[in-house]
Amino acid sequence: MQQHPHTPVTPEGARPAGPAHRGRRLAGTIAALAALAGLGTLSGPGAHAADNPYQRGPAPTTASIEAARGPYAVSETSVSSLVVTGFGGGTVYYPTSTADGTFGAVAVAPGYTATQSSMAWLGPRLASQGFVVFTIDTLTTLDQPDSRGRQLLAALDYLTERSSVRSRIDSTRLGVMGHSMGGGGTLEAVKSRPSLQAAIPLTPWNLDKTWPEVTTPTLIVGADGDTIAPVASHAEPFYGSLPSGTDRAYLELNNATHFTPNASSTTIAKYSVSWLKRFIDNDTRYEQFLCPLPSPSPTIEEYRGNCPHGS
Ligand code: 9J3
Ligand code: ZN
Repeated sequence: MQQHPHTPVTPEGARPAGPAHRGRRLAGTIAALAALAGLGTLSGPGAHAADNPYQRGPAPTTASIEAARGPYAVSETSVSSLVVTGFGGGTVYYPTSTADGTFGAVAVAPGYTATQSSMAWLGPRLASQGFVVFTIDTLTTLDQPDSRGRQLLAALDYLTERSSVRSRIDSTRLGVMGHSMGGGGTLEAVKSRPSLQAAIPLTPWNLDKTWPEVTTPTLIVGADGDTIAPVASHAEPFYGSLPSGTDRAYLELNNATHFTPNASSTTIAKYSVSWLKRFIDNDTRYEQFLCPLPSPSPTIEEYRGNCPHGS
């Protein structure tokens, strides 16, 4: 069984019938018990599971992970390159409300010659699902993957230690993403900082083809028509070199190019959301979208991975 739905809570409409005062007292008792159990509200963005302190947001559906926006309203703040060191500044996208406590965070690096704008679509898309997302600029647009990896880590350190949103973040629950050389940098980042909880290299490019050092759960996204970082010499060997004991997946996009990750993609978004929720938030409600492995479809050329996760 792959799904682990949380224990259902008696809905409002399911209260036993009876005199109004008895109904109110019962409602009060249920609310008190829910408060004691740390349940918060019973549904909506504030829903929490008693057994997973990192779970955020309502129970997911295929529609909710495919939606252009998730349940959280999103704010953003710009970080000037002049106030940071070790990377080039960027934009932080974050859930506006603080009612649900802290969130996990993800730094996102662009590819060679590109800037944060090339990955901007992921900011509100992921933040609206309940993450703090930092799309960064690199020090120069020509920086190589190893440098991009160090810059992703510098960005996470700034985000959790010094940024204006630091109090909104659970600094133990962090991930990295990136496109092309930024995807190569994503692998470099988790190689050097195994405490990271999730990694998603998008059409990654790197001269280093082997990643046996990686223990962070990693979803590698390749594109079948990529002629700049062909999957046969990049995404596929990268995936194949990840340790079999590491949670790992390979999603090959159908009818896609090296630059498919630079524009809104429902397929990239739904599996990224699921991967980040499953491994940054430990949210097993999303396991249903990852296992059993997704089948080929008009947008999925191929999907490989270990199932169930954590085994
Ligand atoms: O970040 C990228 O798009 C890397 C692909 C590339 O142009 O590598 C050649 C040096
Ligand atoms: Zn290597």
